[in-house]
Amino acid sequence: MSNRRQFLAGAGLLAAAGAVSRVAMAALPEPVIQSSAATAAPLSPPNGRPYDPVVTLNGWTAPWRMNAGVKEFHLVAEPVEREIAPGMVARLWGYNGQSPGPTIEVVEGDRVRIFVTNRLPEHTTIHWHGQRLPNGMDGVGGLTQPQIPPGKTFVYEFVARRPGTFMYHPHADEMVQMAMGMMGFWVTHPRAVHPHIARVDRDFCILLNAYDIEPGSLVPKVNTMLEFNLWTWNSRAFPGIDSLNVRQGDRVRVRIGNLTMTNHPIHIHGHEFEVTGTDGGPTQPESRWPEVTTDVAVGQMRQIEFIADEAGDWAMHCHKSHHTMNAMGHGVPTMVGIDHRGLVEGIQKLVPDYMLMGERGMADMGEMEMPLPDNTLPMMTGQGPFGAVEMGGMFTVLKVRREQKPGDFSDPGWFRHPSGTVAREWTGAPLAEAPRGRSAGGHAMPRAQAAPSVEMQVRKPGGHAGH
Ligand SMILES: [Cu+2]
Repeated sequence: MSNRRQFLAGAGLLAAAGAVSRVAMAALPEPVIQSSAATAAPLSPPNGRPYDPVVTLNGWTAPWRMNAGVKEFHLVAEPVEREIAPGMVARLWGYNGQSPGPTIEVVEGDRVRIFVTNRLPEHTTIHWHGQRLPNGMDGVGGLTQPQIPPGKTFVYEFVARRPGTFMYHPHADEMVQMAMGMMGFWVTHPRAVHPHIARVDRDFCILLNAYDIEPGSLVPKVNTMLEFNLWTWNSRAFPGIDSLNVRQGDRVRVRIGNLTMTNHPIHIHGHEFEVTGTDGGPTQPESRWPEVTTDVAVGQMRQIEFIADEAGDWAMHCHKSHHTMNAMGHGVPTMVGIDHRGLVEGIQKLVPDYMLMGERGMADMGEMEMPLPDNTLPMMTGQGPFGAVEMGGMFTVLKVRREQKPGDFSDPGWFRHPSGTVAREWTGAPLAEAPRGRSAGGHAMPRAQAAPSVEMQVRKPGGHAGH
């Protein structure tokens, strides 16, 4: 449920009345709280300079109040509940009811005033990652400002000087506060036609984040440094990440920011894209090259753009395969290729719930109805039109459709493949035994003479010697 609609309706009424009282403008803008994890429709700017709004997957854009030419936002740092995917809710810290916080969209040259109220049990700040601003607005607790104590409201004010993709996050007890989900996206749109910034038909925002939440629990472990077990986009894990729904032929931009503690090679199927912007702004067109995977390092932003000209349901995911999995047991030994016949029954006499994992690979996990603790997600899951998708974490689908209407971001359902265009079983003559090479491998620096054979004596535990 959102009270954004009421806010906008209220703003409309006030605008219609022609004036907002001086008293009201002297007061803090009412914070707008969002509790849903649904993808909000793009927020067309009701005032100020026009721009083409972005869509934050499973997120939303913060409305603002225009006060004497200044765009005023109100962020509330507070504990929130976030549905990571259907079946799992996490108790995080975030802004205005959600993690990540709302996306902030402004226009190059806008004067922006952001009120930040701290409803956390400890102090905080907000750092406006990547922005040009007066040093005292940079949000580094202790260095450029006093920390914002619990219960207090601070004001940040600066001009959004350059267009691009930015992020915001605390620079106060950073490891804990970011592990708890405190972060958000910021987009500064160009004020006029910009030689290096194309107009696009769809503009998506994805903030990469990660959590370490024990299966069955609600709160992230805040001392985890690298071994996170939930890899998320906008604090959502597959199958909870909405698809990117576009019209065939659209020019599509995806803005990606990384506030996890490792890099993510982001890969899109079926299309080549170019990196048209980085942390530092739009890239020079002569510097761009086509690729299908781009690595987004820690603390970086990347804008990728492509023409979505191939109809279909195209996978889009992080290419680290353990980042397309949900929480799993890391202590599981590799069992691929081991013959366990007879073993399981024996173990089950001692441990009735014993289950063998991974004898033929782990694909079985995608379909298995395994008993899980409450409030966790299967390691590999998702049901596609052809069966189990066996994914988790940082995975979603780019849905390119000829019949998708301009400006329609709704899910068109599964792709209907033209007949004869789906990989299928071969039903002709079976394969004859293929000849196999028997030669040994090559050697860049061979020994001058053959190594002498060595006789080894192995002592087994228990003292019985053998050869
Ligand atoms: Cu990754």
